Amino acid sequence: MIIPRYRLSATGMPGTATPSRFTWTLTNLTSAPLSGFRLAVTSLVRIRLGAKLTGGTMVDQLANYHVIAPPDGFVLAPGGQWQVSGEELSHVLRHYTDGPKTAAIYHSDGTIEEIDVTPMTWQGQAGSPNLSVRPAGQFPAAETPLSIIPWPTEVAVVPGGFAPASLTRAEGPPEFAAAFAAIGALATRLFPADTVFAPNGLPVRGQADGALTDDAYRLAFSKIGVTVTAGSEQGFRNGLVTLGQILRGAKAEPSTFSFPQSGTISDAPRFDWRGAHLDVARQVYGLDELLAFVDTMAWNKLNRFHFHLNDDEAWRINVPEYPELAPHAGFRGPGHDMPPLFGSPFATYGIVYSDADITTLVDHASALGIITVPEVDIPGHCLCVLRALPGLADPGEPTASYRAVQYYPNNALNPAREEVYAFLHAVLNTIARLFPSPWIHIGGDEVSDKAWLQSPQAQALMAANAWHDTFELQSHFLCRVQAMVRALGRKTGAWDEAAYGGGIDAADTYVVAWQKSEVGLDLAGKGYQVVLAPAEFCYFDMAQSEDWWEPGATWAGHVSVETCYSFDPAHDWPESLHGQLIGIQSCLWSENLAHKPLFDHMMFPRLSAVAETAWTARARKNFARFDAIQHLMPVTGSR
Ligand code: TNX
Repeated sequence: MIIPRYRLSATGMPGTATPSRFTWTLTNLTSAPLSGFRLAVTSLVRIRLGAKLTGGTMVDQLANYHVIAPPDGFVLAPGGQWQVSGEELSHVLRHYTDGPKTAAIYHSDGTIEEIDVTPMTWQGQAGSPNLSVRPAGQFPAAETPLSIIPWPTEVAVVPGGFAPASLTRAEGPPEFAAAFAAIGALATRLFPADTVFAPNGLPVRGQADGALTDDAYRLAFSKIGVTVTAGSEQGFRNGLVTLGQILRGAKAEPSTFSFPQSGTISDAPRFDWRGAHLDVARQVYGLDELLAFVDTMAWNKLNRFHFHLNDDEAWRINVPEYPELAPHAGFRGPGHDMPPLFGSPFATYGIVYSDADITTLVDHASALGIITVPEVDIPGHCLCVLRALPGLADPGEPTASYRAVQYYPNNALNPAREEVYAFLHAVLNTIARLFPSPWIHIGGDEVSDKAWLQSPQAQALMAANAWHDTFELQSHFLCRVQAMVRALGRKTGAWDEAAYGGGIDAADTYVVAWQKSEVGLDLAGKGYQVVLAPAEFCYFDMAQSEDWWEPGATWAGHVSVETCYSFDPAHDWPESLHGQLIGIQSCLWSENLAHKPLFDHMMFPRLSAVAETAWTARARKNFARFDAIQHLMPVTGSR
């Protein structure tokens, strides 16, 4: 064990002028005095630029990266403590994860020393982060005792009897054989200690029925075997996942779950689009972690992986025409364009996926019936891009002329610059080459309403077209990008703000409604296809309870498993608009996920809750049943 030399601890308290107040305490654990230093801290909360601090002065700041200097001539004695405190925070402190994540001493000789950081307390109360696994609920007596998530459309089986040791492939069409191989391998990866699909077990036959559409399947049980009927490889895969789930539950918990001896299950999903989004920009996810996550999606019958590839903090793919982009924007840390942020270490931190990595991911997902939908988030959330490619910005625009909601200055690509469209042409060509997805998601979220208002080039374009605000300009920009996406033969996806200022064309376009449930209805009324992902139900970066030691954000409230499961898509939509709702998805934004064990705690079992809402008709959902099964669903093992 390395003995720490310096330690940063933090405590939050109710504020006076503002709701919360923080105190950071630096302890010198060495036997030497420390002088001429600065303290650098990454956190989730941001201390406002120019905020008045007691005990120190902010000398540098970018969003949640802060550098604080002690008073002139200050010496931190061996064993001594230095405190700095203040208010004027970006948000109210509600969870330990709002506090410092990583910190370093910037020494006077230019060296950087990363230091120990303890989780932030509230009013000094001790405690420790909650990463608990949700216990299994009690299975409701009135429900058929099968361990299936998402619950099928029609279950008409006679429960009881013994579970077979395993399930073994018998005769069937080639699609069945392929599906059996894929789901057998999936089960082995997810549950290496279990025998699910293996020789010498109960025979499983495949039978083709062209009348069953894509995802649909039927299972027919008898004492001597099971028949899976489907119209496609995808249908067979779904049927086999259901069978594997039933067997695992019946073997692991025979007093609760059983394997049917007779009867049928007929199943098809409520929605075509059953998605999960992952932000791979705020933190680093290796290819193996992505593959493991996609596997868990498949066991939940989710079929769209929304791959959020860039943000202010990072850019993750190579664009051959701009060779300087990925090496710069793919990494952050001291000496890079972007400083450490959101708990990244005070060292180089990043990843750029090679073309081969992407192909491996896309193929792996596709073999499990999952389309990887790439997102390139523009025009906002592009600070690292603009730092790597400064020629994209209007040279006449003053720096820091506006700030986005996460406090990044001048982070939006400028719609008045042809250089920007040339860049995006290259980016979209790369995306189209790497991702066969029918859709390319072009972002469109969270552009500051002050963006471009001090760019002479943007102002000239606005004046020429009699546009009055940022969003008319944004709409012009997104329409041009949408035309590029169309020219590549793809459909467009975007966040809900893409409908602002006139909006992008609704044809061949879906929008992800994330802000509030009502937004989706409004967008459907404007003619868009809609994917619902309201943050109050579907954002897994939200904390799951009010407990200080529960990790997560709170701007959309607390999203417990119950709350997440209670999401009732389109319950208040007029019948005439229902056809425009193509599905739902979860989103996991990674600001808090520098600490890897958080991943499973935030993702599961809420992922399964969204999966059941996406698949199962409202009338057939049942939280108690779900809660008694959820612990059997896979996790990635991060906890
Ligand atoms: C809003 S949702 C964002 C993201 C943040 C997220 C945190 C959306 C389209 N944009 O940039 O990570 O909130 O919850």
